[in-house]
Amino acid sequence: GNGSDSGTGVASKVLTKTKRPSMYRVLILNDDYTPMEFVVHILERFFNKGREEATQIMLHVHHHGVGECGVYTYEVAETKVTQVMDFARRHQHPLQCVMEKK
Ligand code: NFA
Repeated sequence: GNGSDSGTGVASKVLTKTKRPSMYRVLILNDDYTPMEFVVHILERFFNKGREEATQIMLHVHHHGVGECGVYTYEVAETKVTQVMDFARRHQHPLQCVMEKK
């Protein structure tokens, strides 16, 4: 960033530190009750996945217990988790969605 003259008539440059934001994985967890098609719908609707990738991620979670839906900055990841948890609860499915720092 640059500082500029604020009254002295002598301009100066200020070196400002830029920081890349920390990134967070959004994960979904397997359970025995949430329908497979519902999980695919979640991945399409909230994580902008196509049907093919959504199905692959859902099957990965089904077989391994957990899987990554996407990687986002803190606020975006938090919003995704809330949207998924609210949507699952409204449909009375026990699906769990969490975030973790990368
Ligand atoms: N295990 C669930 C079933 O057999 C499907 C599922 C996949 C649930 C991924 C949650 C996450 N209906």
